[in-house]
Amino acid sequence: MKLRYSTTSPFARKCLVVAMETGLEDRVEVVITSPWAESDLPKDNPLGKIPALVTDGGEGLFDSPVICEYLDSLHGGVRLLPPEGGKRWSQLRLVALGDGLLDALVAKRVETAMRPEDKRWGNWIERQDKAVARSLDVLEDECTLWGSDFLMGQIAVACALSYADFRFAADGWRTGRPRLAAWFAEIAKRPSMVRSEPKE
Ligand SMILES: N[C@@H](CCC(=O)N[C@@H](CS)C(=O)NCC(=O)O)C(=O)O
Repeated sequence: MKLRYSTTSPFARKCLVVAMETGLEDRVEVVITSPWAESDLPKDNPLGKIPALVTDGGEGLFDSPVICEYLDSLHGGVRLLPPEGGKRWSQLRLVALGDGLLDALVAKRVETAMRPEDKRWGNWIERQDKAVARSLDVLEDECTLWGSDFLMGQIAVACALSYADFRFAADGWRTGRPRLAAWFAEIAKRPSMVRSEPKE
């Protein structure tokens, strides 16, 4: 399998963390691809986004939740996305929260780092900040219920918190959120998280 990947993309990182956590890393060839440069990426994902996974059968899969679930179907261990029951729904909800947090952070990044300064829309940035703050507050309340779980939802959340550190350290997401900060401090030590840390 080929994973279209960038070392700065938190969505692509989710897929690599899943591959590492499930023992599939040796089967995944990482192909560094920038979604912002001219490339053949659209043949694997017509949306022109990363991640995209090309299966051994040649099919291009996207987006990150689909790729993560596909990878999760290929190993014989405990599923990172429980196949049924209440825990499946709470994990899917947590994936949506982690991915939504990332959507807001990436939207803010595009607005503040890529859009020309005179074209920036303050209300849009403020809206993303509010979505980020509300989501982090919910995670602060809920993270004590997770125990030692590092399932699909926790992976999405961990990649989002790390991305907040990577791009918006000055925003100080840990302030007022000691439980989430303590959870992340432990999770960030996992080999899959250490080995996939974002870099320019
Ligand atoms: N929902 C998608 C989001 C992927 C995404 O936004 N990727 C960014 C990089 S972090 C990208 O490729 N952006 C290029 C673009 O928006 O055109 C997923 O979960 O994979």
